[in-house]
Amino acid sequence: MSQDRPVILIPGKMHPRALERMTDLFDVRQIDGADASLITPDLATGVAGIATFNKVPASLMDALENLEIVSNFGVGYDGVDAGHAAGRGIVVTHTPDVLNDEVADTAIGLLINTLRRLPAAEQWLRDGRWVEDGPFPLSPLSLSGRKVGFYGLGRIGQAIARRLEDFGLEIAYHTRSRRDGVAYAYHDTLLGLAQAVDTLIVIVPGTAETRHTVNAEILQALGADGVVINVGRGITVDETALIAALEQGVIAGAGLDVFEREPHVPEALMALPQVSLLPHVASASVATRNKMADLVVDNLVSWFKTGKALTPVSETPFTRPAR
Ligand code: A2R
Repeated sequence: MSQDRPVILIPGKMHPRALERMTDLFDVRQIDGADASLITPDLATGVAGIATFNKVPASLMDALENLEIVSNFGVGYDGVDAGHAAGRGIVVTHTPDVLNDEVADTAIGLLINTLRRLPAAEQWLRDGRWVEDGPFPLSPLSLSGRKVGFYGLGRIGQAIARRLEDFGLEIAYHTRSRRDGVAYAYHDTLLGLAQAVDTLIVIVPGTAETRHTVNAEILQALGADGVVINVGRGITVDETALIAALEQGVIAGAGLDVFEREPHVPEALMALPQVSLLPHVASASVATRNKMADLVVDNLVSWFKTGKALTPVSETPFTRPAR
């Protein structure tokens, strides 16, 4: 192991720009996946940092006795055991803010695609059906006049809400604590929010607390014109309950960028015309992913140079002990 350059472990894939920058700056070691059984004795003592696409279990951290920092690619870090890292004094970083606009823009696109069935309309044209069969069927739903409820109103939720203000829509939200300086109607329960709106935008983190909270009861409360848009994490929505609600007309539609078992999407969802599906692409432009890649590397650089991470997660607000 190099004496002067910190050893950074990459378990699995990494963004090419992040990999190139890290290779210039650090002693980079790659293994096939986030699997503690792949840790050799020299890695076990030598690794000081990990760069990851959101997968670092406690077992991998515990196989690395001198691990100081886990730099996660993405704002969501549900695949990194941050609670365990906190207990061991390991800092976890993520990539907030640099993706807000991209995810918000995609959420608006997904919302309109869902309501107006634009992907199916384009397919109709490409299949020659405009010529053969005439106009595409009118969309049963429209954005106009909708009451939009945000489940989560953090950095990304607020960026989506700001965009929707210009559409002239009523906006409300549910979070655990009311936000200062926000004029939207606040609901202290998700059920209360669902009863008050017909469009639910899900943009909370995937945690034990949010898991399956968008369930049959919430969908029922949204009502027959109800539409669910999920750009947060798949596990927040009970996919089985969602499919049943869509099949039975309990709600009218759904737009999903995230799923419970990615990359696997239930056939039953794919069979439904009132659903718009994306393969987790909300932040996936070259420009935005480059900014996220830079923040992954800049967190590592800052940690080893100044002793402070740029964007640590709330569970691990640590500075680097003097050595
Ligand atoms: O609950 P609060 O007051 O901490 O508000 C946060 C809300 N939130 C929740 N709301 C209700 N029940 C919960 N159990 C719960 N847990 C969190 O979600 C806050 O309004 C929002 C999260 O905002 P940020 O931390 O600023 O995250 P950001 O950057 O908007 O990204 C959200 C998620 C990521 O975690 C990824 O999973 C995905 O979007 O890309």
